[in-house]
Amino acid sequence: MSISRILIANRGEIALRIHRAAHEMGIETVAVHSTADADAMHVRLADHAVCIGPPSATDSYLNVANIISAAEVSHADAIHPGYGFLSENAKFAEIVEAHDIAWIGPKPEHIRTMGDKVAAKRTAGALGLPLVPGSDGAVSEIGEARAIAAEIGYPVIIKAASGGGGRGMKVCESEDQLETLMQQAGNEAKAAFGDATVYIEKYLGNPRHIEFQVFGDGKGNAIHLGERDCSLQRRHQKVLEEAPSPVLGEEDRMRMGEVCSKAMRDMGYRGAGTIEFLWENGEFYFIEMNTRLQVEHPVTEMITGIDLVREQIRIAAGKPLSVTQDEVEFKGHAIECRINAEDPFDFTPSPGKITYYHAAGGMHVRVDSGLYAGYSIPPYYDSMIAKLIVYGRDRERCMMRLKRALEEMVVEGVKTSIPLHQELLQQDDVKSGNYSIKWLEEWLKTREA
Ligand code: MV4
Repeated sequence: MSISRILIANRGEIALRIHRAAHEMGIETVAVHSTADADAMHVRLADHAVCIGPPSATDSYLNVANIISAAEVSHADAIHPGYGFLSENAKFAEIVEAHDIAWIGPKPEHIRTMGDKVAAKRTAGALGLPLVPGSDGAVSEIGEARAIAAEIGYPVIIKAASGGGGRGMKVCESEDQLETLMQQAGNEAKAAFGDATVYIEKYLGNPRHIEFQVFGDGKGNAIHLGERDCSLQRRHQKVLEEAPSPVLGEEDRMRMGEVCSKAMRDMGYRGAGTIEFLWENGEFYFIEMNTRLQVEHPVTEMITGIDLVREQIRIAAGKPLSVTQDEVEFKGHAIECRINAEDPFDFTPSPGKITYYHAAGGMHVRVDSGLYAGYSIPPYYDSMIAKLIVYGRDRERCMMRLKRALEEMVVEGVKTSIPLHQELLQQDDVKSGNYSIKWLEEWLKTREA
């Protein structure tokens, strides 16, 4: 199963990221792009390029038939889906494999299981991951909901089985609201995902979001690459991520990491995965598993020195993981700032032409971006235009370097979130690592005043 040409079914910085790993392995790349992305950097750098449709993602980056056709005509022997778009579409993964094209991702059955949050939770529990107390599976009867909520205690949270990413959740403070909120959650889930199935959990009031990076070879071997703390979020969009988490000690990391990698060994997991937990008062609670490469993967690369995309490609080619757990060393600290083309105060998107661009540089500074002067950011897609990732031997040195790198970064012609990051880094709670998933939105409220 040798891979010599990879079709990258994505755009923007992640398409570039995958291209770079491929070229470093001597593998050719095929870019696919919408008509709006003809001038994008990933298209310029790739060895081959195929236009797969009009600007709308539904007709291009989500167009399965066009992507498979592009792989066939360009003789690609593998497809890397990146993140978002078709990356967690089990049906697409099956279609790719049915065409004898290597799928650079997890087994379709595992993508499907983890995409169903009820099945994911049941699987995680059976594999020994600690769960948030709650219903064992879907809840359809109000009587059952009352009994579970009474047992675990209020407040509870009602979640959509097909949800994820925070959509379709309702917090319920007391029994008199339960019936109404169950109804609402079910209706909204049906409208949004075509599936009214909901489940119930104990609501954690002030947790952190800590996720573990795992890798499996699909043959029963698996490792973990430590955790990332992604608690700084606005409307379920991560703003800044760091590794390691400021609240986790070496012992907790190794204990939880081992729980995660054992779970992946037992399920025969293949490829990259992220196991998401809420962390409160020193305890971990599984919430979801993502069966893809994540936006924030570079912070893990910085502290381990392991190229995650290279590992993904190796595994898809049937090769073993390049390191054993004992060979994984965690060193220093890394922080990633997501830079979006948006107003740093009201967050409205700001697409348009880049009139001037200068990327930050210097020791331990990495910029993952397809930006260049003269490029026009199209209005059709996600507003993230760059990731600034900085490494330091400890958290303090990392923060100092990040401050310096943000000063250097120049993006003109559109508004960006660079000023937001600069302000964020000056906050005492950010400096000390004292934040939960609620911190950013609370701070933004005080910032307006
Ligand atoms: C929760 C929770 C509190 N308690 N579950 C939001 C996204 C989805 N992945 C799960 N989410 C949450 N689940 C229980 N039992 C709070 C959230 C949550 C959240 C989680 C991670 C990062 C940011 C968040 C922002 C709001 C709510």
